[in-house]
Amino acid sequence: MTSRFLAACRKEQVDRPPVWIMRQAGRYLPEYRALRERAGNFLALCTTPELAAEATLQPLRRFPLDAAIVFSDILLPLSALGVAFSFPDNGGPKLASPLSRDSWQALAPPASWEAMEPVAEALRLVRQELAPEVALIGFCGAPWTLACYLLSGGHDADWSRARQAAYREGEALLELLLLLGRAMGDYLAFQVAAGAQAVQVFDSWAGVLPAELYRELAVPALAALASCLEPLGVPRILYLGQGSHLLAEVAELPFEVVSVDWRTSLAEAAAITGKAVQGNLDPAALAADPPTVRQRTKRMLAQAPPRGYIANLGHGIWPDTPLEAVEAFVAAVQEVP
Ligand code: 1CP
Repeated sequence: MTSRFLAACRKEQVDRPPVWIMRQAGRYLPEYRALRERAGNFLALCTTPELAAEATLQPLRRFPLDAAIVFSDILLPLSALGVAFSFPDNGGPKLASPLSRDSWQALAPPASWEAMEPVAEALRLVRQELAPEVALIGFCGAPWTLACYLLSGGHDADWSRARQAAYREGEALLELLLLLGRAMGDYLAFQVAAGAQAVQVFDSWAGVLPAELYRELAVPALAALASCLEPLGVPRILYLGQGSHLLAEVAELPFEVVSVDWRTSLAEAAAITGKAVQGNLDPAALAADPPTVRQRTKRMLAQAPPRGYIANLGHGIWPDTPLEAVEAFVAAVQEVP
C-alpha cells in the first residue's frame, strides 16, 4: 500500500490530507511518562533502541496517524562531533560549556556515525512494527538552530550569542554552519539507510534572523545539507519557525516540503515557495474543547492548497494537551471531504 504522506510530499493526488503531529511522542501521553520513568532519564530513553522504538510507536497506537517520527533529539548527533551536553529533568538541553570561536573552529565532522547506532536500530525496529502505509520520518536540527544551542549553551530567549556572532564574525560562523550542514546531511543519509523514508530538518529558531542574514549564513548550510540527500530520493521537509519573512529565501533550496507555524499562511507558503506545505495549527488551540478544536482544524484545512499538503501543528505539541483534543484534531483531518 502506498503512503498518503509520501504522496503528499511529492504533490501527488491523495484521498485526504495525511496528518501527523510534531513531537507526537512526549509528555502529553501518560504512557510516555511511564516509559521515561522506566528509562530513568531522557538520554537513556533516546539511546536504548527498544525504548526509543516504543516511544516512537506510542502515539501511533492511540491515534491513526499517517507518519511516525523516530524518537531522538536534535542535540544527540552533536555528541559524535565531540560536544558534551545533558538534558536536565526540566527544560531543554544544556551544554557543558557554550562554544567560543576557538572551540567551534576545532570541531571536526565525525569519521563515522557509529555512535548513533542506537538511532539506526530504533528506526529498524519501528519499521518492522509499522503498518506499511505509515511513513517513517528521520530528522535533525538545521545548522542555524544547532548553532543557537552551541553558542548559547542552552535555551535562550533571544539567542543573542548566535545573533551577535552572525554580525561580529559572520565568516567564521558560516564555516561552522557549513560543517554542521554537511555533518547533518550525512547523518540523515545514515537514518535513511536504516529505514527513514522522509527527513525533516528543524529550523526552529530560523525566525530570529533577518532575511539577509538567513540568506548569507543559513541558506548555504541548508543547501549543503540537502545536497547530501539528493541521490537518495527521499522527500526533504524544512521546518521554518517564525519564518514568514524567509519563504522567498528557501524557495530555491532542494527541499520538497516547507513546514510553517501558525503565523505563516499555508496558502502564502505554497505560493511563494512552490513546495508542498505542512502545518500549521497553533499548539495552544488544542487547549479548547473538542468541537472548537474540530472547527479550528477545519478552518486550517480550508486554507491549505488542494495538492501537496500535510496537516500538522505549527510547532511541537505541548505537554499539557488533553488527549481528547488530539483525537478531535486527527479526526477532523481524516473525515475530509
Ligand atoms: O521527556 C522529556 O522531558 C524531554 C522532553 C523532550 C522530548 C520528548 C526533549 C528535550 N526532546 C524530546 C524529543 C524530540 N525532540 C523529538 C522526538 C519526539 C517526537 O517528535 O515525537 C524531536 C523531533 C525533537 C526535536 C527538537 N529538540 C527540536 C526541534 C523541534 C522543536 O520543538 O522546535 C528542538 C528545538 C529540540 C531541543 C529540545 N530538546 C528537548 C527540549 C525540551 C527542547 C527544546 C528546548 C528549547 O525550547 O530551547
